[in-house]
Amino acid sequence: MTVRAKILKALILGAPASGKGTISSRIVKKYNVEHVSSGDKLRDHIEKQTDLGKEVKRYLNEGKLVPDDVMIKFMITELKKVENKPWLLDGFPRTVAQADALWKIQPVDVVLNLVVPFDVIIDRVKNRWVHLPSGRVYNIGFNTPKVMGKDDVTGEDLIQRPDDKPEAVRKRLEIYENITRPVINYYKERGILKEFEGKTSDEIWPKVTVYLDPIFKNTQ
Ligand code: G5P
Ligand code: MG
Repeated sequence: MTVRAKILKALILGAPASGKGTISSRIVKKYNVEHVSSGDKLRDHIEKQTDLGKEVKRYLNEGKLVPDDVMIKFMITELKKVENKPWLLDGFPRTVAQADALWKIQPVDVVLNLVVPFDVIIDRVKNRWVHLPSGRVYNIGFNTPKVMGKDDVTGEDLIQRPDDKPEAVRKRLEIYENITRPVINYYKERGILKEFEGKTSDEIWPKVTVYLDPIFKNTQ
């Protein structure tokens, strides 16, 4: 494939807990791109109790989407900060309105979609632990922290996300089916979507590198 710009702009899509954060951190390490995760950024605002954090907290806790107008304004500002760098966007866009807004300011080159069965996902969230300041994520039995409840790098406390409670996970999966799935078609129609299927991130990762290696070679 040919890539429009020298500075690669990529997206990663997938259901809640499909492994977007996990695969993103491997992409960041291998290809040296900026990881822009809408969820991590919102959680950071909540943690710091900023005005935005106070405004969005209840949406995240209940597993509901933050309204489009708030989200679009926020992410456009965040993307401006990294406009001269290659980036990988994770968690945004999640509605067709968000996808349209993004396309107007920055058409993207590559869209990766992770396809993981829902029963696998429901199992995973029960065991997820996160380090909020860095967004590092662990899963007991998959990438277990060296010391239970502590971040490997800083030794700080890990937490379980409020939206990983069963009722919030159900809500997130329902929203994904009804509202976010059309975003996949949005990029399919533009011919830039690539799907990666698997039950584990280790199964998906080699397929991602086979796809991305030549793309990154062409942009460097
Ligand atoms: P987020 O933060 O974008 P989600 O729900 O899309 O949240 P999430 O939960 O962050 O996605 P992920 O990044 O896809 O999941 O997955 P992950 O964290 O890498 O992996 C999940 C778990 O499985 C981890 O514990 C990981 O270690 C483990 N794992 C990975 N691979 C494997 C494996 O192979 N095996 C096993 N056993 N484990 C594995 O959005 C959160 C909220 O923010 C708001 C919304 O309220 C949203 O609900 N928000 C937005 N609202 C509106 N518009 C937007 N654009 C928004 N963006 C965020
Ligand atoms: Mg994530």
